[in-house]
Amino acid sequence: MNYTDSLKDIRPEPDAIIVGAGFGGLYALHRLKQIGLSVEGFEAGAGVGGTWYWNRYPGARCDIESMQYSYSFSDKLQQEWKWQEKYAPQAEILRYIEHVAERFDLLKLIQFNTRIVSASFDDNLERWIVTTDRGESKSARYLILATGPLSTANTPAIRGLDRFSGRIFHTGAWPHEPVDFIGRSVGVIGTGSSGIQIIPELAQVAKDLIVFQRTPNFSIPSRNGPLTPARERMFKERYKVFREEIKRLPSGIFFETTGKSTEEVSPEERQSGFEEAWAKGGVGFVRTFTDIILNPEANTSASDFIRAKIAEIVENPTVASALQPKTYPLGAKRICVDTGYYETFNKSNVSLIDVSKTPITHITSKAVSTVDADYPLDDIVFATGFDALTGAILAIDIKGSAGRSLKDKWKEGPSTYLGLMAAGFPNMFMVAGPGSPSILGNVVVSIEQHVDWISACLEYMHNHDVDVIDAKPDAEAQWDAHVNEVAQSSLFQQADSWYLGSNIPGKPRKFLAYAGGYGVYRDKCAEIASSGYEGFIFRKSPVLAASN
Ligand code: N01
Repeated sequence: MNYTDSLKDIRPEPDAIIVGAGFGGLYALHRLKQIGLSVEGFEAGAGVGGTWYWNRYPGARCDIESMQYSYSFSDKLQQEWKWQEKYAPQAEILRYIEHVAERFDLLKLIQFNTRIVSASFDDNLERWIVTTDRGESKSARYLILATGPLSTANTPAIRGLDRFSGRIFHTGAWPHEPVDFIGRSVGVIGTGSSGIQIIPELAQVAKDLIVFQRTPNFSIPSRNGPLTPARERMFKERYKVFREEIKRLPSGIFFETTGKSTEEVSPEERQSGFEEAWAKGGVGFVRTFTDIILNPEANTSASDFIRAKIAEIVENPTVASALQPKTYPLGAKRICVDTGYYETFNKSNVSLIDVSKTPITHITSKAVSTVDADYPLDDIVFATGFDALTGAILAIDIKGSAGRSLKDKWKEGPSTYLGLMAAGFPNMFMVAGPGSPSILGNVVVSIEQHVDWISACLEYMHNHDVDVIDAKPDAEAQWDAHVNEVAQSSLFQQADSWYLGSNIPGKPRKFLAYAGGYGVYRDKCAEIASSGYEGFIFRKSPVLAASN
C-alpha cells in the first residue's frame, strides 16, 4: 500500500475534489493522484467523456486531427492507441477517453450521476465544502473545477417552445439511444460547428429539413477519411518532439502552411495556395498564409475565396448568397469544418430560412413560425451552442472566503489570475477556465498545461510547508486588463459570438479567453511559477497543519 492509499483509508475526506470527468477532470485525477494526493471526482453524467459524452449527435466529430487532439502525458498511450480516422468521430473519442480512464485506474475515483450544486470555502476549517444534487456533502482542501468550457447547453427562450408537441433535441445534450429521423420533417435552429455537422446527416434521412440560419459561418471541407499509415507514422515516429513543438504554437495545433504572407506571393500563387488548402481541407485553411488573421486585405482575399467556393457549390444563387458570411472577417467567429455541408443545400428536401431577415417569432404546437411563415415540423433540433466558459462554473453556487459569491464577483464578466484562480477563492483552481487560452485552439494541450501547472504548484506548497494559496487582487486585475487588451486588438471583436458571451441574453459582453497564444501563455505561467509564484499569496494554516 502506498502513501496515498493509507491516507485515504484513515481520512475519508479527500485532499482534492475534482468536478467533471472529461479530458480535464480525468487528467487532474491522474496527476494529483500521482503526486500523492487523495482525490475524488464528481461527474453529472453516467460516464466519463465530458463534451464527448454529451455531444453524441449524428455527425459529431473533432475538427482537430486526432493525432493532435489527444493526451500527450503518456508516451506508451500515444504510441499504442490507434486512431481510425483523421478527424475522429464522437464515438471513437469517447472510446479513447474511456480507455484512458480504465488504463490509469481512474473510474473508482469518480462518483457518477452526481452534480455538484454548491461549493463554499469554510474560513474556519479552511476547506471547501461541496454539496451534490443527491443531498450529500464532502469537504476537501483543494477544489478543482474541470467543468468544461462548452458544457452548458443554451436553448433560446423562444415563445411557445413548451407548447411544441413534437420532439425537441439539443446537440449538446443528445440522447444516448439512437434517434430515428427517417421520413420526418425536421427543423434545425443554429448553424455553428454543431449545426454544420448535423445538417448533412439529417438531410440524408429526413423527409424535409428546414435550416433556420441567423448568421452564416465560414466552413472548410474536412476531407476526412481513414488515418493513413503514413500520417500515423509521421506523428508517432517523433511524437515526443512533436508534442513539445505544438505546445509552443499559438493555437496548440500543427498546420502545414506555405510559411509565406500573401504579400510575398503573386496573385496566381495566392489563388493556388488557397486552392491547395481547400483541397487539403480543415481549419488549417486560415493558416495558408501567415497574415490572414493579421492583415485585413489578406483576410478579405481568403474570405472571398470561400465565398466563391460557396457560390460554386450551391446551385441556387439566393441560397448561396445567404450562406456566404459577409458581415465579419474570417476567423472572427470559430471557423467550422464540415463534410458536405454546402452540398446539402442542393438537395430537394432541404430549405434554408434566413432568420436574420425573417426572424423566428414563436413556436406553436406543430411549427416554428417566423414573421412571414409557419414551418410545420415533427422535430426541432437546437444547435444553438453553449453558455461558454463561465456557464458551468456559475451553475455551481460558489462562495469563497468570507462568503463572497463568485456570481457577484463576475457580474460584469469573469476576472481571473491566469485563468487559473479567482482572488478571494483560496485553493480553488480552474482548468481551461476564463482568462486562459482554453478552447481557442487545441483544448487538450491547454488542459494538460493547466493540470501540470496546478500539480506543480501543489507540490511547491507541500515542499514549502504552506497550505493555502490565493491570487492577489492586483495581480488578477493586471491579468484581466491584459486579457482584454489582447482581445481588443484581435479579430474576435468583429463578430458577435460565444467568445464574447454575446450568444446568451444578459451575459456581460467580455472576451472570455486569453487570445495571446498558447506558447506565450505557457511561458508566462512557467515564468510566474519559477519566480516563486508572483501574484499569488501563500499562507500556512494552523487548522490544516493540525489535520496533516
Ligand atoms: O454553437 P455556436 P455550436 N435563433 O454558438 C444560432 C465547439 N464545437 O454548438 O451566430 C436563431 O457556435 C447562432 O446564431 P448566431 C466549437 O468551439 C466543436 O455550433 O448567434 N439562431 C449560431 O448559428 C464551436 O464554436 C466541434 O446569429 C440562434 C448557432 O445557433 C462551439 O463548440 C463541433 C439562436 C450556435 O452556434 C459551439 O458550437 C461542435 C436563436 N435564438 C462544436 N440562438 C468540433 O468539431 C443561437 N442561434 C470539435
